[in-house]
Amino acid sequence: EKIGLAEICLDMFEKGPKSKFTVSIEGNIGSGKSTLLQHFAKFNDVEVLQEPVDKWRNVRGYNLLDLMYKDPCRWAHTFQTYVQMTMMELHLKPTSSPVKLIERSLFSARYCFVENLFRGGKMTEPEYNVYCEWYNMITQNLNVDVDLIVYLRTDPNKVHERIRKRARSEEQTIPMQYLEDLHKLHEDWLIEKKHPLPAPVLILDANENLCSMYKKFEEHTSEILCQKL
Ligand code: TTP
Repeated sequence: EKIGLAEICLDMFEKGPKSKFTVSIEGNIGSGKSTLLQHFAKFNDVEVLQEPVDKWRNVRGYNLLDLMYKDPCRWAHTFQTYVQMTMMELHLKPTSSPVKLIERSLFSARYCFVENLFRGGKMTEPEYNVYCEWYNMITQNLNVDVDLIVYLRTDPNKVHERIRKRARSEEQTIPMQYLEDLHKLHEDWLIEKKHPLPAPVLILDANENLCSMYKKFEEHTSEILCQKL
């Protein structure tokens, strides 16, 4: 049965502080976040929550992801507001397993994507301010804590090639500069610590092929799952 946001908040309030280990998986577009999540989904005591890209592609019949790429000045704020809501759902969703892995977080939407859109002139200052007010309200009042961030670190060239190959229709117009800017913002946040960091960061070089990536995930299993299993 579907649970609404109000029930989730009430549930959290009644249950009190959580004892779960929550990990957010971060990295540029095409860095391999879904691959990592699919790998860990096979563990019994791990709950994997993937980013709801399909929801963004169909909001009561409207493809917001597509609108945002086609006309960012008009749609970036609307899109990011919706992303923020769906991210909040991932953070708050109650799970029964001891470990919860989530694809991205409220934080990367804020410090990488929104920052990039604002700096690039795709969001106006009033739009940015309204978004940040919402962000502050959410992060100050709800339990959206994460315990570990896994950063899949890539070269912008590499992800550009992967994005071209996977051919998600909305993404075919993404210019190289956009990926370079997003890369720089991930680096500023996760390596240079220029914005608040909600948890320690495990950095994995994610430029290699699939086979090497699976090996790497296995080597780091106990760190990623906090040896709770
Ligand atoms: P990603 O969150 O980077 O997901 P992905 O499917 O590319 O991940 P991976 O290949 O590593 O498994 O982005 C999904 C799409 O949504 C992408 O086109 C970028 C866009 N996006 C935004 O524009 N703003 C946001 O805040 C987020 C989170 C994504």
